[in-house]
Amino acid sequence: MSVRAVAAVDLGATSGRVMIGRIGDGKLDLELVSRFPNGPVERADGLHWDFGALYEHVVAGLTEAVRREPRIESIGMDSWAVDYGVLKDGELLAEPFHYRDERSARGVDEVHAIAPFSELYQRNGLQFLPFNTLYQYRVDERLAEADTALLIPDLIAFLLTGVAVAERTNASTTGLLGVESGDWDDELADRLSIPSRILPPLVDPGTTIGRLRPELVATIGKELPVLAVGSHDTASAVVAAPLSSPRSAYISCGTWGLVGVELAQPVLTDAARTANFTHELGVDGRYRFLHNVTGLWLLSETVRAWEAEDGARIDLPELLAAASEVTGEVPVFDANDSSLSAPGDMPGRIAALLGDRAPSSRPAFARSIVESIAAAFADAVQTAADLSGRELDSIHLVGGGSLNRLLCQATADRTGLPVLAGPVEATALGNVLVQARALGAAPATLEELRAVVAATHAPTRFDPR
Ligand code: LFR
Repeated sequence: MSVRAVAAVDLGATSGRVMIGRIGDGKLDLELVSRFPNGPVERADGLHWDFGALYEHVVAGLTEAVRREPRIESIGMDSWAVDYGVLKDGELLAEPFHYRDERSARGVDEVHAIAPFSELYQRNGLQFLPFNTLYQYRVDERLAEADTALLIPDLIAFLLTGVAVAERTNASTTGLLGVESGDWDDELADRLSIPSRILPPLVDPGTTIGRLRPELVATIGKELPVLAVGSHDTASAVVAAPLSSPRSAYISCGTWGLVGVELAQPVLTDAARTANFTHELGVDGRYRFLHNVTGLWLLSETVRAWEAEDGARIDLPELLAAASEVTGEVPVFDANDSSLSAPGDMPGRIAALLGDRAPSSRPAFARSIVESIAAAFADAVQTAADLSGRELDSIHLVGGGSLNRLLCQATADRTGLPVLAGPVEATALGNVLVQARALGAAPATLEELRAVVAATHAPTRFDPR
């Protein structure tokens, strides 16, 4: 079997990257082509994404990828969920808002006055997150003039190809997709005065969205198709989480920690709703039954504040090494406390939660953050087991957090389960695998795709102590 290559664009909330994925001859690997920072930017009307810069990075990264690897056969895109751009006649009307912008709070009140959360849960199966797209749409005045709204990966695919679609896994995070039908819930949209004309045709991962526009063929250097992948980053990450059995839970840990299990059928019970467990649609019609835990956001925002205070960069591995030397108990706070979701003075807000228990040294403070994230992971793992009726025997922790040994060990200790850490780039690997499968270069089932990951990316094991 010869080696086949694809380009994967993976945009996270704190950084984006373009990768070359190669598969064949028993190998699956990634080559990092470019990596660029991302994050909320404050504008006069609230928090946004610097979408113009992101798009430029994407095109530059793809250009460099094709230069390095002329065998690239396709492009796939994934990003964080829920956020979108609105378009009219193919033109973006405004810079996309960031999901941490506070404007959606009003949307929550308005939506729930029309369709209470209990009803929404039966319809869309989503946990309550104040930024779910339907709340954002409800208060978005630009929708009145728009003819379509596209989630971030779909928006980039549109700019690359001229074809507007909604990839289904990410569309499920809007709150406007029927949890069982997997189709747009036009009736709900209508009740919420969200014009259904803005909801594009749905496509599944593996579909060809379109081909690069001629101008971009000239820039990027090759005439390539853009394929839909699990364009919600978490959907791609779970494709490449080498779950060996239904008794494995996963934690996809980056800015967020997404903690749960994969299901074939939804669990739309009162208990699941009360525990705020979501059903996001996965690749191949699976459900990601999970809960959002505030993940490394707590650490990255804390470091950002300290760096601003010092006027100097902080070396994260060094800080974590010092944190692991801390002996004795550190206090734990509720990582999911809503006061921690907006950008800003994170150390101050965490200290406010801890009161006089707040550690005074930075290593102890960082340790407290890591332990608090692990404690929230342990809670969510237990709840996932209880609600799904599964006895869990292992946790696959994938994504950036898998490099954080302190976090992996704390998660093993607090759950009493072995943590199998890695791959760190699960999201990009899932993106690559779904493209490769569509090209006939990877096996057909999710289980077989995960076996490829397991065979090529040995995890690091952390046993509970
Ligand atoms: C992770 C993620 C989560 C989603 C959050 C906001 O990057 O996609 O799954 O809840 O970001 O979009």
